Amino acid sequence: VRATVHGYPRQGQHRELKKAIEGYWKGRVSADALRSTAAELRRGNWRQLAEAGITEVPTGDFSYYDHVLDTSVMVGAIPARHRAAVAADHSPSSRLRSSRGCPIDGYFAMARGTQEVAPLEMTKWFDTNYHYLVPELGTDTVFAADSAKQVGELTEAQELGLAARPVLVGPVSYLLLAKPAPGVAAGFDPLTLLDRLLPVYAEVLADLRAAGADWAQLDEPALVQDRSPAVLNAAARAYRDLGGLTDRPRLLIASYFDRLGEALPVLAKAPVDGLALDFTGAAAANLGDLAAVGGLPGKRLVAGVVNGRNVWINNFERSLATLGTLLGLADRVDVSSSCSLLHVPLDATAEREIDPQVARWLSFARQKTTEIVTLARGLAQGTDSIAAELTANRADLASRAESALTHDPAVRARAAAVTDADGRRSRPYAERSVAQRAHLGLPLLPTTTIGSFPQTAELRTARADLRAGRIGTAAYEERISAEIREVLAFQEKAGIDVLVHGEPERNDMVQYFAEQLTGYLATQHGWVQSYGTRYVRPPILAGDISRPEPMTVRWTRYAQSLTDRPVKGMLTGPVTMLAWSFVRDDQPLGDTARQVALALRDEVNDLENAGSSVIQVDEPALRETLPLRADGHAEYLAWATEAFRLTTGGVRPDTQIHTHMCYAEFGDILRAIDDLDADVISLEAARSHMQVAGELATAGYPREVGPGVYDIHSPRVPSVDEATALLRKGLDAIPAERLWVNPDCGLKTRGWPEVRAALENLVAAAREIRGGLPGAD
Ligand code: THG
Ligand code: ZN
Repeated sequence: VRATVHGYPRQGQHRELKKAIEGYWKGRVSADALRSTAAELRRGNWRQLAEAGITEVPTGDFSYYDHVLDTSVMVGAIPARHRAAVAADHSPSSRLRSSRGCPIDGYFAMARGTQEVAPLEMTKWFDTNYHYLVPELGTDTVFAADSAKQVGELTEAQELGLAARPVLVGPVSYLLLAKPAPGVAAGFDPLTLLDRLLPVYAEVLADLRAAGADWAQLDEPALVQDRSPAVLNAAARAYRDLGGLTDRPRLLIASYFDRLGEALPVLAKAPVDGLALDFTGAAAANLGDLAAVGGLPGKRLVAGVVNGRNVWINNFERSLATLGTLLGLADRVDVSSSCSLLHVPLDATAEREIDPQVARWLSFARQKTTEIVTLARGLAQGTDSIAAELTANRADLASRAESALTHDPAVRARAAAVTDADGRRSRPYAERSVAQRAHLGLPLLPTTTIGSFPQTAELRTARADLRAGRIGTAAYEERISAEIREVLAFQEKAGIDVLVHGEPERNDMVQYFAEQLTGYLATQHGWVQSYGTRYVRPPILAGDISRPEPMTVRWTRYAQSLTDRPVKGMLTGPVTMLAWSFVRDDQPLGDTARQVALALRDEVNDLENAGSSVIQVDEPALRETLPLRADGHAEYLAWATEAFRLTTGGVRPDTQIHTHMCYAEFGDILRAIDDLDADVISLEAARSHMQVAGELATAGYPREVGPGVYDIHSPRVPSVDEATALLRKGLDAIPAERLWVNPDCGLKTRGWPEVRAALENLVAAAREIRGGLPGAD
């Protein structure tokens, strides 16, 4: 029985990789220094894995930016606009390459763009918070094998004397993750390139074999989603071809994040040597599916029993039971994580500020590695060989199950007493809108912003100074008040109708609330890669959630005291709080969402009582948390919309509830957006030229909409004419009584000069259109 993992965090305990890469970009770190930092991090990880008892280490999972981009380089899929950057080798040391054919500066040009060319598009890796760079393919794509990175990293691990298994993105998932290149017909299906791509994979596999690879892992997570017979046929063809090669390592096809479903019989029948399956969470259904196809006779099964997506200790008894069942279903069973450990922080023992009674429930990448080794030993040598570990594991699990933190009777009683009426506004929108119009006295096409104003360097410094004790609370709060006064004064002068306080006191829209809610844990070092060199420290939903005291009322009330116009209260919604945190695995997600919703409901009601007539509850993550398979959508959308309505359902009819969503693909959740019953929704729309407004109108959306007319992801300032043209387009879909004027998203990443100019233009555009409307005064 071997113990292995699918992949390991790349950044290092102190994010050394981030610092080296960003230093290289700034010219402060040499190419040689970056290369040796990266190699040292890889060696450090492998040594650590081997010392923990991992008997087969993954290679090729390291990346200077993203493993899907690495795959594009490996198969030679360099977009036309980046070829010049890749060909011109500007790097100070030509030895620093992401691979043989790709100097590192060309690689970074694809990832980040340059003055002249746009980068590859970035999007979420399945339902994780990792973002990958989307391959751009077309009919004229010419693939060419470049196995240098894969072979190089394999050789490095072998030089340490370790059994190593190269990990590659599989060809079917690679094509399913791609999109048509610019200029290629939108209907182009990248999967039609499979026959051209397979010979390139064959060449890479031959190179790996020649370098001494015994096994190679091809990741096919895209096959855990609902897939058509055409895709399943493509997968069958791919693995018949690759399996049929003679000059190759043994092939392990890996799936994770959900059950393989219809793809399981396809891969079980393919002439490959092993499958890796996820046996955690919803993917536990793999166990029954595997038995139903008669197991994997003659094949290796790599059992992902240690969850690579959460931060909780494993349940050894349950995992051993699963592993025991699997022994009867395959030739050989090995133990692994459910997916790459990239998605969890590195080391729970670094969290010195977490109560030791709670820290014992936590398992980050390092601890998960040890769990895998223990389970492999238990499987190979019997449970007696891990008696001490089993006893400790039982005690840790019991302490979690019995803890007052995970079982707050008051929180549970309140959640159990929730009724449908709690999640319903007391009056339908048609009546509310009349009451709100009278109460707020807003003009047609009211102007507002999404909430945040520029987070200046001074604000970040003030926060760091407070944390380090260089300034006191009073000085920090004076800094925040001054910023709020400035933000309010600007908005009044610019003529904005519904104001915001600008959120200068918030570090992050999830962390700020997590720090104030009981039941949530924050980490000091729990960094997880979000994209490239950017990391987040997701807070941990560890226990029952309650709100000891109001979280936002004070600064909101202060802002409202400075103006006669309405100031919007700003909150992060319950679904986004869950999506950007580590969630509990000891109760359904819907239960956790309901607890968070009840805490936020109290905040909403307190804001109303403190004089807020407009309250925004942001849900940018509503779409991105949608389950991977359609059969999970209804249940998810039911608890997600319930949580939002519970948060907002307790206010008076004349209090206006806003929500905001960032990303543009709303097609499959239009019904759910309607079910939120928010009075006003603001959406990203500037880039898609108001297409979203049209979609909502077509779907019969009955309430107020603010399709963004200022693309805040770009430093460009929209002119009055541009904003006016976008608003006219909006008016084609949405009547003037229900149209709002606002930017696409929060302004925290932009600079003050652009924000000033853009918002003044937005107000001018709104006024111009108002003047031309019938009944305008
Ligand atoms: N907040 C939280 N999660 C998120 C987002 C968020 N997940 C999705 C999306 N937004 C991710 N986007 C980013 C954008 C910027 C950064 C990380 C993720 C970033 N991080 C800093 C870095 O790596 O240097 C560290 C920030 C810090 O010090 O906390 O720039 O908005 N919760
Ligand atoms: Zn947004």
